[in-house]
Amino acid sequence: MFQQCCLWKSLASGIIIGSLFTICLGQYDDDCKLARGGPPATIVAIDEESRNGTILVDNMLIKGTAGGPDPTIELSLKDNVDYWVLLDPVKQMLFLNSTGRVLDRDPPMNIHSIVVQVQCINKKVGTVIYHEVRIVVRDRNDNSPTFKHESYYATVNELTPVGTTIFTGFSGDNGATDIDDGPNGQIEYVIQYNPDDPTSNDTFEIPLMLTGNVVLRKRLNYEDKTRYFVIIQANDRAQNLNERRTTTTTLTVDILDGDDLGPMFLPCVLVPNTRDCRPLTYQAAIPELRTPEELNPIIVTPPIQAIDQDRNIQPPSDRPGILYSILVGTPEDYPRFFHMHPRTAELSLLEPVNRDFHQKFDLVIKAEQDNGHPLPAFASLHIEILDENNQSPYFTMSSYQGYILESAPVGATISDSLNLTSPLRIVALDKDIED
Ligand SMILES: *[C@@H]1O[C@H](CO)[C@@H](O)[C@H](O)[C@H]1NC(C)=O
Ligand SMILES: *[C@@H]1O[C@H](CO)[C@@H](O)[C@H](O)[C@H]1NC(C)=O
Ligand SMILES: *[C@@H]1O[C@H](CO)[C@@H](O)[C@H](O)[C@H]1NC(C)=O
Ligand SMILES: *[C@@H]1O[C@H](CO)[C@@H](O)[C@H](O)[C@H]1NC(C)=O
Ligand SMILES: [Ca+2]
Ligand SMILES: [Ca+2]
Ligand SMILES: [Ca+2]
Ligand SMILES: [Ca+2]
Repeated sequence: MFQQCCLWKSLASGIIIGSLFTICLGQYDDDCKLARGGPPATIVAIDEESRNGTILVDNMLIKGTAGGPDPTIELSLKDNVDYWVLLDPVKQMLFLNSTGRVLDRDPPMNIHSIVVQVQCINKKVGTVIYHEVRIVVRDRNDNSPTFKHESYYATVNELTPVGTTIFTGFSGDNGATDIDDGPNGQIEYVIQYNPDDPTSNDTFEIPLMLTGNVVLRKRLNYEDKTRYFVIIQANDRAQNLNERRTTTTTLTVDILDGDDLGPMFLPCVLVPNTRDCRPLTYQAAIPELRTPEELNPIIVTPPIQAIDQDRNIQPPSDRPGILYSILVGTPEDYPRFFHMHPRTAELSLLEPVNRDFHQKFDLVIKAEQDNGHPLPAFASLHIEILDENNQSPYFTMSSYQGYILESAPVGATISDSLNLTSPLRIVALDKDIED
C-alpha cells in the first residue's frame, strides 16, 4: 500500500501531494488492529501438560509487518506471568514455554488459564494497542483415584439380613479422591473378583457406585467363614472409557458369631460331612437299696456336659447359659428316683431303687439355651441298677492241698487225693449271689 502511495505521489501534481500523503499516512492507522472480526480477545484452548513449543496461536492476525527491512509494527508480550508464552513477532505466533516444567491444571499448580497481552506499537503513527490472548487449559485425565487409607475394615454379624448396608466408610473424603476436574475426577466404586477369596464378590455388592456403600448380598454363616477380603476398585468417570484410571483397595470384613446354633452334648463325634454329632449315650450304674445320701452325686460316664455351638458370641456376657433336664424315660416312674440339676447337670437319686422292680432306667436328657431361644440338644442316659453288694467273696477252706505226678505234662489236672481220681476244687462264695 505504501508503494502504491509512492506511485501516486510521483504522478500527482504538487498541490495534491500534501493531501495524498495524509491519506497515505491514514493507511498506517489500521496497523496494529486485528485483521479479523469477532471478539477482541484471542481465545484458544490447549491440553494441560502440553509439550514445550506447542503452538498456542498460529497467527495473531494483527495488521502490519513486524519483520523485514521496513517494519511497520513492533510486537512484544506483556503480563507474561511465569513466562509461559513465547512470541515469534514476525510470524505472529505464540508458543508454550514449558522448558523444565509441566503445565499442570490439577492441584497444587491449578493453572486453569493463561492470559497475556500482545503489545503492538505502530511504528509509523506511534500508537500502542494491546491484544489480549486467553489460553484456556483443558483438563486431561492424568491422575488416578487414590484411597485415603491403604485398607478398610468392617464387621458384620452373621445373622444380618441380606440387603443391609454393612459399610459406609467411603463417605466424606474417606474413600477415593481424584484431583482431576469434572468427570475425570469423579469416583465410582466397583467390587472386583478376588481370586484369593472367590466368594467375596458374590457375598457383597455396591448397588450405588457413586457412594461406594457395601451391601450384604448373601446370607453369612460364621461357622463356615469368618472373614472376607473384598477388593474394591475406584475408577474415575472419564468420558472415554479407555482413559479411565483405577485404583483398588481391600475391605476386610470380619463376620461376628450370632446365636443361630444350640448346645451340643460332649463328647461330640461328628457324623462325616455334617455338623451333627453322633447320638450319645451317657452311662451310670448304682447299687439297689442305697440311700441318696450314700450315692449322690451319681457318677455318670462320661460326665454330662453340653456347650453352645456358637463359640464366639461377643461380648461373652451375651452368650446364653445352658439348662439341663430329663425329658422322658422308661420306666415311667423315673421322676420318683432321679433329678438333674438344671445348671450343673448333676444327677441325683431321690429315693432308693429296689432291683426287684427296676433293673435299669433309659432316659432322654435335654440341653437348651436359657435365653428364650432354646435350640435344644438331646442325649440318652442309661442307668443300670446293680444287685446289692454288701458281702465279700470268701473261700470254702482256708488252704487247699493238691497232688500231681512228677511226670505229668503241662496242662495236666491237679487232683485232690493221692490216688489222683478226682480233680482239686477251689470254691469261693459270695452271699450277694444266690448260686
Ligand atoms: C521450548 O520451545 C521453544 C519454542 O519452540 C524453543 O525455542 C525452546 O528451545 C524449547 N526448549 C527446549 C528445552 O526444548
Ligand atoms: C521459559 O520458562 C523458564 C522457566 O520459567 C524461564 O526460566 C525461561 O526464561 C523462559 N524462556 C523464555 C524464552 O522466556
Ligand atoms: C464374581 O466374579 C466372578 C468371576 O469374575 C463372576 O463370574 C461372578 O458373576 C461375580 N459375581 C457377581 C455377583 O458379580
Ligand atoms: C482215693 O482216695 C480217696 C481219699 O483218700 C478215697 O476216698 C477214695 O475212695 C479213693 N478212691 C479209690 C478208687 O481208691
Ligand atoms: Ca482422574
Ligand atoms: Ca488433570
Ligand atoms: Ca453362630
Ligand atoms: Ca447359640
